[in-house]
Amino acid sequence: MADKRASYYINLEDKYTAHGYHPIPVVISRAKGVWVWDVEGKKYVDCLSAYSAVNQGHRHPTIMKALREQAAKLTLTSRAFHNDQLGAFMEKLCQVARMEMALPMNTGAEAVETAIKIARKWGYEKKGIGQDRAEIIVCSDNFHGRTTTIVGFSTDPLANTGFGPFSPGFPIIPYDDTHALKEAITENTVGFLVEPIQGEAGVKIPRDGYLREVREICSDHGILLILDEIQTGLCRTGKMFAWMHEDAKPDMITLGKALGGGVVPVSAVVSSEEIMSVITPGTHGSTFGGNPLACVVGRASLDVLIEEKLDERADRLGKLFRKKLHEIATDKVAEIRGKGLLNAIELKKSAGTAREYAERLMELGVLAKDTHGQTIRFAPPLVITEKEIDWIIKRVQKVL
Ligand code: PXG
Repeated sequence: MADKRASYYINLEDKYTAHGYHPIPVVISRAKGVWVWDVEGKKYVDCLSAYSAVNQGHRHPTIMKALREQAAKLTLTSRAFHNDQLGAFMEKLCQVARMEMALPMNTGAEAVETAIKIARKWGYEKKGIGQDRAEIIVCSDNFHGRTTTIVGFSTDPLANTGFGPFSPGFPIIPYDDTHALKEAITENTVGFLVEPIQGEAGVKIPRDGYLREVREICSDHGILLILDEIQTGLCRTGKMFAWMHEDAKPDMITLGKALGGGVVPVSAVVSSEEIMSVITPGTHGSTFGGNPLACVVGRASLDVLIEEKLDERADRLGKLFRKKLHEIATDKVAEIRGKGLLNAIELKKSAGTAREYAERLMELGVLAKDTHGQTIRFAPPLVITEKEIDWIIKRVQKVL
């Protein structure tokens, strides 16, 4: 198999796999740290990190060791029984998130669905909102996942056209607009669900102070601030969580992606005991959520982030990366933006599409993904070195 060419795998995948994606034409078969190798043995630096799920780098030794050791003992019990790993993982997660209780799930979308259920039930039980009236305010250009409830409040026609009817109760306001938030709050509002930076919208960063103001508004009106940190959390933006840039601690946080260390799907909702207490036996769950394999991987993933100080590293190297991007002499770039190692180059319309640039970068050994026509995202694993950043910059300079 290994001696087959990329076109063989692409054609095979194309024939038997639903066409929900338009991947960059590279077929990866091996990875280590920030590097991946294709089936023909060519090496690339990964500048996407599986949309920030590989913050710790591919196959981090600490995470792989935890995986191997646990796989040799116990992998799945379901929550019908206790297992000896769940408590320790949830304890660690609560400590890191400075919260009191967590609920383990698998994928990011499941964590968001879980947060929606908890917020609604909290609204009915603690705020006395009338039956089936609960509203959760969301933002335009949001990305929270692919379930029918979630795509129902997406403003991207590609994400939701053809998938209705949708769940009511999600008023949509513009992002980065605190006036609109105040206006949208009614007696039925239970929470505001928002991304600290809109990753999928093309790394849209709100103005300084936005999150802090949002925090104040939610507190003043007695509604829950629910931050989706599935992409921004776990050191990606230069802090353990993006809310820490403005000390805007949420009431509930959704996590996923790098919580599984790029190895297995691990997600969670983390919150206070008061809020989490609305979940009682039978009201929510998941067969694989909280499985012992996921728990040890999740705990090791957090350990790596902390021990290797990947928050500081992302902050420092992100600044360096943007500085070097700015130094490239080119008339093709409209904007360079980012926080930590979540970065984007916005190309001028006259320069051509981001897809063309992503494909040329691929040929030079840099895997970055285009989005929304003109944007290329750069989000390498946080274990990247300065030398490897130079390696990327040289190639970006070439294609620009
Ligand atoms: N919230 C945010 C902020 C995300 O970026 C999710 C929730 C959903 O996570 P799951 O694990 O359910 O995918 C994301 C995911 C894709 C895709 O292929 C998803 C994301 C980024 C790029 C592509 O659907 N982000």
